[in-house]
Amino acid sequence: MHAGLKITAFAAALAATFGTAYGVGMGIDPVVEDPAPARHDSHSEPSPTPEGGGGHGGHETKPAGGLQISEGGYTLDLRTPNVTSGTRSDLRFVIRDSGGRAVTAYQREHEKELHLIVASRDLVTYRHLHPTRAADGTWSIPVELPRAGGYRVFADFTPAKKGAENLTLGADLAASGSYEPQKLPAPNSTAKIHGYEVRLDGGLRPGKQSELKLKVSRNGRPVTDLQPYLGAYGHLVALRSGDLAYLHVHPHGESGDGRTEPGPDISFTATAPSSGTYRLFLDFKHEGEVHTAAFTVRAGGAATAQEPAEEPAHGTHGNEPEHGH
Ligand SMILES: [Cu+2]
Repeated sequence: MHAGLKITAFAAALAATFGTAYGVGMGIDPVVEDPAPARHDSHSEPSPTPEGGGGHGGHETKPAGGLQISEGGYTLDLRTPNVTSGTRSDLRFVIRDSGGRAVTAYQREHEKELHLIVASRDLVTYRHLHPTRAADGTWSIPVELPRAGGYRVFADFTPAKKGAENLTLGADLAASGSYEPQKLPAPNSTAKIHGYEVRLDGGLRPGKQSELKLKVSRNGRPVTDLQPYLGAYGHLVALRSGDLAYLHVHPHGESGDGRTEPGPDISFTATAPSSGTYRLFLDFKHEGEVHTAAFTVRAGGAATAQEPAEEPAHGTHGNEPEHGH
């Protein structure tokens, strides 16, 4: 069994449809020994798909995302590694190939050439952004980070090159100012955001597949008219507490396929690579607005580097991640 984290998403109402799942394996941790024999060039074989009733594919598992600034010959060159908290400024970066040239050709995935995630090291602040690329390959997006501290920037993209695979490169970003790290919110099964309530059923298990079902409601009523956001009804990113290993998952039931229900349920299948604590961020769109619901989830019994707070945060089950677009 590979040491991989894979989350495969599918629409609850449509377990049989699978697209190109891409999960992200973990096990490559630059600060400790590298136990992962599999590298980027090795797509693991598809896993069995017990939840499927047909469909054409399984899940692909890939090595850890976001832990490296350079992988597979590509490098994330963050031109603005320092910003000032509370101030709007441009994040700029370039993806470089092995020859140092700026990459200007990408495969679109989920309607975008590149997806950018910015997350604070304490996993309180989270942004899912879509920067603009200049002709010379420089990407930019204005961002305002509300709090000082350490952040991680993740660029999730696929070069438009034959045989190129999806990559997630990560780089450190610092926001200057007075830094007060916050405790990871306690594990929660309900997240409230902008008047919506999202309930999480299921959990993560190390080395074992499990289902995560997210149900969106508002004022106690299930939301059944979710809108497509980047071609799907929900997008899930999981970050491991302690090293921010990254996982970006999209449901495979596409909006408009005639079979996928627009809520209230969005389901994902996940396998955690290790015990530990993870923060899940679900993006969903309703009535023209994108919202992000965040959850702290434990896999297995062991604690991670950052012990979550024991007491639930007041009121809204923790921090509402800001979401910028
Ligand atoms: Cu995106």
